[in-house]
Amino acid sequence: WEREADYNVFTQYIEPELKRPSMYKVIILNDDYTPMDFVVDVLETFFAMDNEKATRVMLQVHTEGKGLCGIYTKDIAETKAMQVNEYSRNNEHPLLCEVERQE
Ligand code: TYC
Repeated sequence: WEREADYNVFTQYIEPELKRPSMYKVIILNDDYTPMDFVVDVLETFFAMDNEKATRVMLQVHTEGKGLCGIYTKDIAETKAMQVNEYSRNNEHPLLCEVERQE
């Protein structure tokens, strides 16, 4: 792997597999009914935020309409959004997360 020709072979055949995966944002949406405490609980439980950060994000979503929970690979983002939506539905709150591809 010293000659330039060898390196060209390397980049041609190996590098495409080394590309970083596309990343996906999990976005949490505001609504008029979900209690603030429940939203804070969700952010702590599913997105590993401490209480201070979860409260800050929750209030930002409450005033601005939506907010960022975290950025993950596709599978993890979709799983987290699904878990939050299911947890909210099971607790009879309309809280929703959605997944958005990061550009
Ligand atoms: N707007 C809700 C209320 O006034 C609180 C809330 C915050 C709901 C963030 C959803 O993602 C949300 N109780």
